[in-house]
Amino acid sequence: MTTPFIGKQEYFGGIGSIPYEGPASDNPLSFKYYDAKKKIGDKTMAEHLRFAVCYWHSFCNAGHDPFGPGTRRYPWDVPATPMARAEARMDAAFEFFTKLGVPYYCFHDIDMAPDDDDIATYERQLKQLVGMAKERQQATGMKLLWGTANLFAHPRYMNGAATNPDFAVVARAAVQVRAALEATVELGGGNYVFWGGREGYASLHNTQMKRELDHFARFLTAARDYGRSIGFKGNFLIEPKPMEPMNHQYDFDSSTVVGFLKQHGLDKDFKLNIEANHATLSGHTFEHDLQVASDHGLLGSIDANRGNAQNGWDTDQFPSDLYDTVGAMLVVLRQGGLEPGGLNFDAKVRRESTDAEDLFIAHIGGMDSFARGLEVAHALLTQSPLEGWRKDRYATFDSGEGLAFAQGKLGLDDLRTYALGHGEPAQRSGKQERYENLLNQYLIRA
Ligand code: XLS
Ligand code: NI
Ligand code: NI
Repeated sequence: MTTPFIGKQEYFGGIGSIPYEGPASDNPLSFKYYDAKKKIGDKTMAEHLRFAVCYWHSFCNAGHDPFGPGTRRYPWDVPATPMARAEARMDAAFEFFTKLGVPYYCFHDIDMAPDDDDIATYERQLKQLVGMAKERQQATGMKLLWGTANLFAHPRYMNGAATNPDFAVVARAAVQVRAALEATVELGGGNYVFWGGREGYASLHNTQMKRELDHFARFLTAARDYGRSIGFKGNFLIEPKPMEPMNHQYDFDSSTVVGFLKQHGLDKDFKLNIEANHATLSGHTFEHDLQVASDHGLLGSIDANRGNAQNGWDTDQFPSDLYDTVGAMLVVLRQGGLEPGGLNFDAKVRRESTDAEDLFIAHIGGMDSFARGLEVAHALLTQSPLEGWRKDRYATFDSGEGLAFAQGKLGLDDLRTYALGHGEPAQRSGKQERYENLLNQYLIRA
């Protein structure tokens, strides 16, 4: 099976469009659960899941770690000039997106175009590559889920970007955000992401935290205003992460970011992009941070990946844990979907995974894991007693004095009167195991 590729050369030769073959297939290059057109409730799997591939891990990162260089030799890194390499990388990326069959992608400004200290050169190069991406999008039907600016790699950002103690660095960061916003608008992106990579501190001894946070809010407000002025109608998203690279990062977790957005009047334009491995780094579960964001009406999008239980850093592995994907999809389905957000694989193949097909296999696994998570979550919500059990647990607040309390109508005197009239509350089991068994039962059911 072959698929036409649209670039100058084919980068993933021998691999065609990835087919759906169902759970009985042992072909590693086929989907077992992700069947794009299959209806789950009133939407197709593709419409529910809104998968995106990220540019950085998949086409820029060749597998380097703190102890050694990359292990993968990318054919798109061969051309002699940075611009020629960027064009080759784009050809490879769009070939991969279309063969895999995802509808969306995500990028940082300097994943797509070469960086340059000269502002005019940086802006010109990015515009040129964005023009090429626009043509590729038109030719393939691919869409942009979100764009962002890389404000953490260049040494000038070592003390932060928007929260840098030096105004000159803050202004230089604005150059990139402005350009990346323009690129996102030009490419029709539904969202624009801020991951505050170095927005935090290494030591409180040299840091005026309140001042930095006020500057951060000013910077985000200016970005919001600029985005709206050039016609950006989508969501701005903050991606929480508690640490790494900084000791302490300001966008610590969902709760922290929700409070910050509300404090600064940004919660109408900004939502959250929750990454699984960041949630676990902050001492929560993935599901917890999703639920907190969703409860505030601020769950905008998801960076799908997973950590490793044995180490405490952001290993960005492809999602494969079905408990995680069921948990995530329960939150997503209960809030009625993610649109205009989606599920972006902010994940990288392991340094030891060096074949070109490994990138396909990794994404197929992530997509199948979420497709299965979607099916199971949908079945739990529509066929199982789950929602009924949860509702019954709170039934005392549905009528009478419980309802009056929930509506703010009862004071402590009223509560005491109620308690006096009702004696010692009867013991009511939390029945956690019953819920866990139900989840397993639906997960195993074919
Ligand atoms: C890094 C972040 C990053 C953002 C985009 O930990 O996950 O990849 O998603 O800047
Ligand atoms: Ni991450
Ligand atoms: Ni991320």
